[in-house]
Amino acid sequence: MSIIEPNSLLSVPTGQLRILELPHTTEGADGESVYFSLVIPTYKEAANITKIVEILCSLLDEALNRDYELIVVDDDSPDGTWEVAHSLSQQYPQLRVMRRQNERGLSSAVIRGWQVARGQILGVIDGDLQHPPDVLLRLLHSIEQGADLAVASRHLEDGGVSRWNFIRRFLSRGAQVLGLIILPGVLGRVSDPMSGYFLLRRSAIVGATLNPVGYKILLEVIGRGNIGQIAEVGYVFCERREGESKVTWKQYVDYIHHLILLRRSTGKFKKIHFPIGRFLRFGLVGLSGVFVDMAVLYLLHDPTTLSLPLTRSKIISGEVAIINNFFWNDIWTFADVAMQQREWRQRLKRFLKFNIICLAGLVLNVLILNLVYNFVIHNAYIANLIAIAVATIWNFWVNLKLSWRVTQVK
Ligand SMILES: Nc1nc2c(ncn2[C@@H]2O[C@H](COP(=O)(O)OP(=O)(O)OP(=O)(O)O)[C@@H](O)[C@H]2O)c(=O)[nH]1
Ligand SMILES: [Mg+2]
Repeated sequence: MSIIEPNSLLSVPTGQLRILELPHTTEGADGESVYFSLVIPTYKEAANITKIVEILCSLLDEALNRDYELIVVDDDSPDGTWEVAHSLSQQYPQLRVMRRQNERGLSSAVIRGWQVARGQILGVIDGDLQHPPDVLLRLLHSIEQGADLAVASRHLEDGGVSRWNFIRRFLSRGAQVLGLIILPGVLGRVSDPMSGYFLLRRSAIVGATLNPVGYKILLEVIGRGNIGQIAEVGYVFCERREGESKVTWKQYVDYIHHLILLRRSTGKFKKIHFPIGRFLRFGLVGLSGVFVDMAVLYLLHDPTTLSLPLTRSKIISGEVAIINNFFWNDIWTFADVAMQQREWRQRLKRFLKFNIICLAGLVLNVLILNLVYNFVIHNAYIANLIAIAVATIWNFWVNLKLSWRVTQVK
């Protein structure tokens, strides 16, 4: 399938996007197998490729004593990225280059790269230097410690995005929430399911036929692979210095299509880990919020007390209840998570997220109440109960995944 001489271009595999077992060879004897194969998908990255190859080779030469390979998979970029990469392969014998002319797309590029890979550990990193290369060693370490999948995450304490504007952050988070609703068993497993920087054991993906739709290959791996333990390492997504982004609106449409396809073929069967104990605590805290809300409303609105207008009183009592709920959830329901992030800045961030999610929950509550009342059961109290139940699950699940960020990660 692949061509072994380091200086020639790799031939492009055809057919299904399936990763196979490595043929049984005495490791290292014929120079074929390597410990680690890292794929760099590229499209119009001529300005970045030399630098990233140089950095990665110097890092991995030292860490792995050349027991690795870099596989650049370029989709025949008009700026000649593949040519630039190919011209480097004399200098860097660990580098292999594939030029694809009949297929396009980020996900399929990564899979085609893994198909020719000779390592037991597979990985992917962007070719535009937005993924800090030194994080690779921590990801490798996690795999060595027993993880099947190690994901570089922007949403852990030491992670982040450098200069994203509000719209990009909002779209990214919105996409994550949508995914949590459509495919909770897949997206709920990691804090950054949109990450394009991760490593996995070949054995975790062998035999699975992957789908090339979309930009988010990690979803495919978690959805269709046989992934047990997952590890995450925080990183800051750097700004692009050279070249241009390939992200367009089409990627958002493809993403939704991808979620639906995955849901149809795998989502139903993936077990969702639903933390009952936490949910009960969350429910009790919510109940305490009802009493707080009522008491404050009485103090503010009742003619025998302050007799303020109803709407103003309700806004204040609602917010006091949210503060009450946040407080108890932080020190009780999610105490284990909160203990690890105790700075005031971190608490404030959680509180703001909790507020926004609860507000969205309120909108959902009103929407469901109207839908059920008008189209299902013409009884306002039963409809309200159903709406409250749905909004409570929403509040719990989204807060669990975004505010206190409980994933299955060890
Ligand atoms: N082979 C191949 N690589 C691609 C394709 N689209 C993007 N890439 C590469 O995939 C990586 C990620 O693409 P970017 O456009 O940087 O996407 P991003 O990093 O999520 O977004 P930005 O922050 O806007 O750069 C880069 O190395 C791209 O060159 C494609 O269709 N084929
Ligand atoms: Mg990029």
